[in-house]
Amino acid sequence: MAGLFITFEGGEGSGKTTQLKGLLTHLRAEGRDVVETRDPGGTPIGKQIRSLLLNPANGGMAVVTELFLYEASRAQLVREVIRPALAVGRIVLCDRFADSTVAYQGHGRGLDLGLIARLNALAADGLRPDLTVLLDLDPEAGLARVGQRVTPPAERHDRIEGEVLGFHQRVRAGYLAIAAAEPDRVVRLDALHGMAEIEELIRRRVEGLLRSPVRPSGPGILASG
Ligand code: T5A
Repeated sequence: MAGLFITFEGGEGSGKTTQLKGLLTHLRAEGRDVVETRDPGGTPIGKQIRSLLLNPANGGMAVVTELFLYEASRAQLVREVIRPALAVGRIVLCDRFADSTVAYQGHGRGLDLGLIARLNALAADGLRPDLTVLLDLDPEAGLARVGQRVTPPAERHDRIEGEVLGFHQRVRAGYLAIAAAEPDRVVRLDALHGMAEIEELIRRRVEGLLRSPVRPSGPGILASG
């Protein structure tokens, strides 16, 4: 039994979570067996790591510490949630995955892309998404969306969101490089379009995949970008 592994990627406020939830609702309404998860997070251990990573009070975190924490959360998520779900034929929708590390710690922080590819492969146990939905958006527009959240101002930006604009622009460029390198796996969508329009494009792509007896990409090692 082969499951289906779909990841959602993009910069801050690009609408990943909104689109993941939309697809989840649609697939469940069709009677499909779907698991929703997120990276970092998704397991009890991952949730603790996530709060360390995103807490704005941890401004002194070394870049390498940050890298290892993201990989540690992913290693747990793959082994505890994603692999077991795929093994019994379930569809897994994951909010961010290894591409985020390439974009944020590689392109954003400037860490070595080859090193990140190796760590990603180790953490992900060689698992590669069948489809990655990349929601592409100018970081200024994304951060403005995030700033409009209905939360107290002090909680509006987590540690990574609070980075300078240049960082977010490098992250966006990183994502575009990943999409250009792996066009069969990564579908880039303009996140300025309306939510319903984006949802429809994603649905069509996923329905095509569900009809296909052969997945475009089997388990493998993620490209370094
Ligand atoms: N990270 C993560 C790394 O640095 N390295 C890694 O390896 C990994 C895995 C995780 C943080 O960690 C970093 C990246 C992140 O900084 P997160 O919560 O997973 O944090 O990611 P965020 O980007 O912070 O998630 P957000 O919830 O803030 O953004 P989303 O999911 O992109 O956006 P969403 O769906 O919540 O929408 C944001 C707002 O925009 C509106 C929504 O209603 C919402 O108000 N919106 C739209 N508005 C207009 N048009 C549309 N099409 C819209 N779609 C959504």
